[in-house]
Formats: sequence, structure tokens, C-alpha cells
Amino acid sequence: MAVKKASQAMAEALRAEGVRYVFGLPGGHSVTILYDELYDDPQITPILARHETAGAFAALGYAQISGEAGVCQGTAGPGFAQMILGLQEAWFARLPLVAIAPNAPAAKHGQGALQEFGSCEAVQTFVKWSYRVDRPEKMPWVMRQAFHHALAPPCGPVLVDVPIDVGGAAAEMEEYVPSRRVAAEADPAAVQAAADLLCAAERPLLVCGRGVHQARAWDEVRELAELLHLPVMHTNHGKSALPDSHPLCVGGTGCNLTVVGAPFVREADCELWVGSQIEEFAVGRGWEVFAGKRLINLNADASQFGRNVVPAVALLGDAKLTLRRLIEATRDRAPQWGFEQSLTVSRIAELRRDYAAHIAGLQQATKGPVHPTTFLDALQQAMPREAIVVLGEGANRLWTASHLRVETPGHWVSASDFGCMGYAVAAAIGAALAKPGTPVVCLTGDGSFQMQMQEIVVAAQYGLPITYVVFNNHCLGWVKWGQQQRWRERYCAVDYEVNWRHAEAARAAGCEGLLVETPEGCREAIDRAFAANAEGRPAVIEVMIPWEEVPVGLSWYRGSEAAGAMRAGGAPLEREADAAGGD
Ligand SMILES: Cc1ncc(C[n+]2csc(CCOP(=O)(O)OP(=O)(O)O)c2C)c(N)n1
Ligand SMILES: [Mg+2]
Repeated sequence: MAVKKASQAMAEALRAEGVRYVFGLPGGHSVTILYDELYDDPQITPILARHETAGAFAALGYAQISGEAGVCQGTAGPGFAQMILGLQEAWFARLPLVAIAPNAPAAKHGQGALQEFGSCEAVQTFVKWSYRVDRPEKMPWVMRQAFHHALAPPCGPVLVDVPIDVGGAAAEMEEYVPSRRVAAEADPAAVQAAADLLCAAERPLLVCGRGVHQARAWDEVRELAELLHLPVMHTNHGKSALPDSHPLCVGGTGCNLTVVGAPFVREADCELWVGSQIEEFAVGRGWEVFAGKRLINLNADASQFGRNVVPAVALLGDAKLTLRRLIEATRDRAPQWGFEQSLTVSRIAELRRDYAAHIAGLQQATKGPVHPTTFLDALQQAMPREAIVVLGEGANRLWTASHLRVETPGHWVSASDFGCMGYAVAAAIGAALAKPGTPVVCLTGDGSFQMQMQEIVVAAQYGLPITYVVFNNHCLGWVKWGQQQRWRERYCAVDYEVNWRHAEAARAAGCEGLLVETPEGCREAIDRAFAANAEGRPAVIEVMIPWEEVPVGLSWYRGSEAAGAMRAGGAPLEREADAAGGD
């Protein structure tokens, strides 16, 4: 026991939990409860965001790549209020986020003290845990609880609210004991049942969600797939669970579905889903796609099993530990020949050739200036295999998610299905800090970029090797697609008649700014961007794309009949989308 200020105890707790960065922007209250302690902290660097929402998003990008909790801070009142979107993103994504918010002095609550805010009350429906620190000596307990709740499966956001009169007060404090990581293995009987189903299936399919990344279960996914010759798909969040060029990878689900994956979805009689919440975007409209199939659902969150689809077998546990058990339980019944010789692999190779021909046709037929996949092909050639790819929002993201290959497991960052525009721009900063020296490529639409583009100056300030790719179609393409297909081309409030010149704006922020208006210009711009990154300067490549072109996966996804058609064994249908659809 020693006498210290609560602020000091908070900084000690952050250090003990291995925190390297606090993302955010301080106000006067913040200095009292934390920032003065960070002035000469040997371990923790405060990253100065230009907007608190971006600070929270950056903390989530950090969490996604590091597997640790992200820590963000926004000052009392408006500062914290601007972080709220980050908590909601973390809630949807089940990502560990510790949000710290100072508050007006407890002694004056209810009396209109400057920037007083009912922070805990405001976020009740989308945090795992929140606490207003009511006594200074409670700080070590509060911080341990915060990290425990954020990181115990299912992960999620927590809030520590610190009135400044409590944060600045001293008391006798216990020595900080760090939180414990917990991971459980599924019930052996359930593992056996899952193994029996998988081995009896004629056309099994493995689908990976974000939980594979959270559990670092990449080796196990690969081993199980290769052992049982399983075609492997990923949800939008699980991309890179198996490297995209692995012979068994058949691409994305939902609107990221391509001609490679479609037959496997259609024909599968047993699906093993790992670490996915099996939500709308992961599946396509209508969970009826599971009718007639046996679902094995492996998740660390028991509430998932009764949510959208009731599985034939529920495996409650950590993905890494449980997949290891599943490998052991199926090994004796696995095919005797290697997966490279399997029919599945030769079929995938053939489908990949069909896909390449399909894309070449689109690239040739485009009215330009640059088809998104033309740029992505040039990027693929230049991009190192270990690059971290950060996916933005909008129509363009379907091209990136379905076409760009991510080859290093876990080097993938995407927003949750809450899907806040601008998330990627800030998340890229946290991702870059989580793996120093690893190149980061963030691909986003022009509308989404504008929502957080102020943060590129943060990337410049910290010398981060990030290349931002802004797919510019001068509009909110995703919404415009909907207006085209569902609303008879009544385009309303979707066109940027005046738009930023993003490449120029980038230069004003201390970044390399490059404009691509022709297919031939792609490679040179990419090389120049990477050269700038190598010198510690971020880059922005503005690529002019047409807005009209829609990947086939979206047509299938939007056509609610498609699910039925695919299940019945027919080709997925293109049809007018249902008018009630949102996004
Ligand atoms: C904060 C927020 N507002 C609105 C939306 C709805 N929305 C989803 S995508 C999109 C358009 C994105 O435009 P852009 O980033 O330019 O990408 P594009 O669709 O043009 O490729 C909109 C408005 C959202 N997801 N998030
Ligand atoms: Mg756009």
C-alpha cells in the first residue's frame, strides 16, 4: 500500500496492462486525470488525434492488429460524446476498447458544472461495463475490471468515467494486479459431435469470421482445412484467416461472394462457421440459406447460438483451442492423400480462371477512367505480402474485399457491420502503430475519406507508412446504386457537385499526394506512394473511378430470391432489389 493520486494509479495500471498508446485529444479535465502522468511516461505515448471519434477508431485499428485492448480518451462532455461512435463500433465488432473520459467534479454534479455529462448513462446499451470512479482508492480495481471486461470473450467496449476531483485526489492504493486473460475450450462431447458431422458431410464448407483473428487461430484454420480438404470462405471481417491465394480459399460471403465461392455456398451440406456473429452482411439477405444444411457454430459467445440460426452443433469456446481439438478429433478420418491432389483444389483453380476472365471483361468494357480492379491489380503487384490492408466504407469496398488478395493472416482491418463511414482512415493509424514498419494500405471511398480526412495529418505527424487510396467517383456511390436499382434513377443528394481535390489536400497535410486518371498511371503512383512511405511520409492516391459498376456479389446479395435460387441449385438470380432494403 502506498499513498498516490488516482491519476497516477491509472497510469500505472495502463503500464501494467501493456498499453503503448492512448489515442485521443485532451481537454483541461484530461490533464488532471491522466495526461500530466503521461508527460514523461517511459512506456505510453499519447497519440494526438484531430477528432475524438478518430481517436477511438484508431484505438480499434490498433486492437484489431495487435490483439490487445485499444485505449482511447476524450475529455469531459463534448470530447467523450465524440468518442461514442467508437464505442458503438467496438460493440458491434466485439473488439476490446477501454474508453477513458474525465468528468466534471463529482462534488458539483447536477449543478451545471462545466462539461458535466452523464457518460455512463449515455452508453448503457452498447458497453460491456462502465463505471464512474467514486473514490480515488478504487482506481486499481476499476482499471483491472475495465481490462478484464474488455478482453474477456466476447470482447467489447468499456468506459471509465473519472470526475476530476476524484482523479486528482490521493489515497492509500493497493499494488496493481493486472487482469487475467481467459480462454475456454468447447465441451469434448460437442467437439466429437462436430467432428462426426464434418467427417460425414459430402460437401463441407469452413467459414471464418473476425473471431479467428481475435483468437489468433490462423494456423488451426489452415491445418483443419488442409487436413479435411475444406473450401474456406471468410466474412467481410474474417478475410485473411487463410491467405487469399491459398489453393483452398474461395473468397468472401454475402456481398463479397464471387463466381469462385458461389458454387460452394450453393452446394454445401455442412458449414462450420468460426468466430462469426452470422449477421445480415455475412450471409446475404435471409438466413434461410441455412435451410437443409447442418450448421456447426464455433463461438466464444453463447448468446450467438440462439440468435439468427440455431446450429446443429454449438461449440462454445476459444477458436484456437477448440479448432485444435477438432483437428485431433478428425485426423483419423481425414483423406489419406494431400489436399493439393483433391478435386476441391482443382475445381477452385478452374473457377479462379473463370473469375479472371470475368474481371478482364469488366476491365475492358469499363467506360473509365479507371476500373477499381485495374487499380487493385497494379496494387497487388507492387504491395509486399506482409502489407496490412484497411477497408473503408462504400460501394468501392466490395471491389477491394472481393478482389484484393491479403496474404498475411490477420493483416486485415475492417469496420464492424455498424459500418461507420470514415472508420478506416483513422483505424489505419492504429494499425500502423500496432506493427511498426509494416506497410499499411487503406482503401476508401471519397465520401468516407471526407468524414475523417483530417487524420492524415496525424499519420504525417507520427511518420507512419500509410498509403491511402481514395476511390473517387464524386458521389455516395453505395446510395446512388440503391437509387439506380430501387428508385428508378431518382438521384437525390448523392452527387458531390463540388468535391475535394484529395491529392492536393494531402500535400497540404504533409503527405505525398498523387492523382490517377488512367490505367497506365496506376503503377507509377503506387511506386511513388510506397517510396514516400519508406521515408516515413504517408501518401494519398486519388483514383478516378466510374460509379456505375456493381460487383456481381452485390446483385446476388440484394436479390432476396438469390438465396433461394442458390439453395435450389440454380445459378444465383439477378433481380430488382426489394424496396425495403437499407444500408
Ligand atoms: C456515418 C455514416 N453515414 C452514412 C452511412 C451510409 N452509407 C454507407 S456507404 C455510403 C456512401 C459512401 O460513399 P463513398 O465513401 O464515396 O464510397 P462509394 O459508395 O462512393 O464507393 C453511405 C452514405 C454510413 N455507413 N455511415
Ligand atoms: Mg464515392
